[in-house]
Amino acid sequence: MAMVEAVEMMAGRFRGCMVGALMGDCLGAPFEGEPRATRSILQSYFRRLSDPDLKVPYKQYTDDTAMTRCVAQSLIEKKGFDAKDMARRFVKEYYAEPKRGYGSNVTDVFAALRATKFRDPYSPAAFQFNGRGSYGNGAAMRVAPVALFCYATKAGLVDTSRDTALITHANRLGYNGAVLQCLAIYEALHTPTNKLDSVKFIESLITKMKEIEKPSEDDILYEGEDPYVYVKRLEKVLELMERGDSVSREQVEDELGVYISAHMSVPTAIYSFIRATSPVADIESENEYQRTLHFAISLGGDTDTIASMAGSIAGAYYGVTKIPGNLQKHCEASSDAIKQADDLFSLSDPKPPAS
Ligand code: R7I
Ligand code: MG
Ligand code: MG
Repeated sequence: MAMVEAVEMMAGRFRGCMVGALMGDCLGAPFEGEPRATRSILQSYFRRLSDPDLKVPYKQYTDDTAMTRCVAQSLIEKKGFDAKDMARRFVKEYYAEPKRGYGSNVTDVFAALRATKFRDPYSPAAFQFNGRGSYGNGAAMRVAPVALFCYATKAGLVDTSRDTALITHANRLGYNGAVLQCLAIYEALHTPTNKLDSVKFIESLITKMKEIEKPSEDDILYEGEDPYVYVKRLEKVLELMERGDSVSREQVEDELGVYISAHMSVPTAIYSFIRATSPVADIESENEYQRTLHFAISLGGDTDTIASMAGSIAGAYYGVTKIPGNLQKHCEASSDAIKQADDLFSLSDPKPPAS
C-alpha cells in the first residue's frame, strides 16, 4: 500500500475512534438505566434515525463525552499528560454544564479538586468510598484519546491511561478498567481491516492484563480480594465467544454485567465489539459499526457508556468511512470529535519548525 494511503487510512481510524465513542454515548443515552429495550423498539429507533429525511434535535452527549473531550484537549494542548491541567478541565467542564448525567460520587471529587485548587490532583479521588476509591466506569469511558495519543507519540500507554484514570478513580478496578479499554482500542488500531482474529485479540489482552493486574509491592489487597478480576472476565469473554450467537442478552448480563462498575462494563463493551463482527440473529443492520452500537444498547443497563466504549473500539478498527453518516449527523458536536481526532493524529507527524 502506498505510504499516503496508509497514513490516510490511519487518520480515518483516529476519526472512527473519536466519532465512534461519541455516537455510542449520544445514541445509547436515551436507554441508560431503563429496562432493556425490546427488539422492535431498537429496530425502529435505528430505522428512524437512518432515514435521510428525518429532522430532529441532536441527540445530546453525556458525561462520557464531556470528559473524553477534556482528556483529548488536554493531551493536544499540553502535548503530553499533565494531571493538573486535565483535572482543571474536568472541573471547569463539570461546573459549566453539570447536568450531563455524571456518576453520583465523582462530583465530590470535582468539588474537592476545586476547593483545594488542584494542589494534589490525585488526592481527592483516593478518599472516595472510605479510601477504597471508585470502581465506577468513569475513567474507562473517557480513555479513547489516550489510546490515540499513545499510538501517535509512542508514549507509554499503560502508565498514561492509569494516570488519567487516577484523577477520579483510585480503586484498582476503576483504573485497570481504563487501562484495559485503552489497550483494546490500541489493539484495534493495530489490527489490519478484515484481519481481526477475535480469539487472538482477546488472548493478547489477557496476556497484558496478567502483567498489569499482578499486584505490585504498593498494592495491599483486602482479605479475599482477587487481584485478577479482568483476566477472569476476559476468559469469560472467550468462553461466550465459543458459544457464538446463541448467547442471550440475559446471559451477557449475568456473566459479564451491564453495570456502572468498570469490571462489569469494560469486558462487556469488548465482547460487544467482537460479537458484532458477525451477524447477530435479531439485528438487521449489515453495517458492523452500527451493529456494534445496536448490540451494546440492546444489552440494557449502562447503555451510553457500554455503547460508547464498544463504539470507540469498533470505530478504531473499521475507520470513520464505515460509520453511517445518517446516524452521525444526529449526534451533538460530531465535528468537534473529528477535529480532536485530527489534532491527535497530527501529533504523530511533527511539522518542522517554521524558519
Ligand atoms: O465512574 P463514574 O464517573 O460514573 C460513570 C457513569 C457512567 O455510566 C456515566 O454514563 C454516568 O452515568 O455515570 O462515577 P462514580 O460516582 O465514581 O461511580 C459511579 C457509581 O458507581 C457510584 O455512584 C456508585 O454507585 C458506584 N461505585 C461504588 N459503589 C460502592 N463502592 C463506584 N465505586 C464504588 C465503591 O467502591
Ligand atoms: Mg453518561
Ligand atoms: Mg453511562
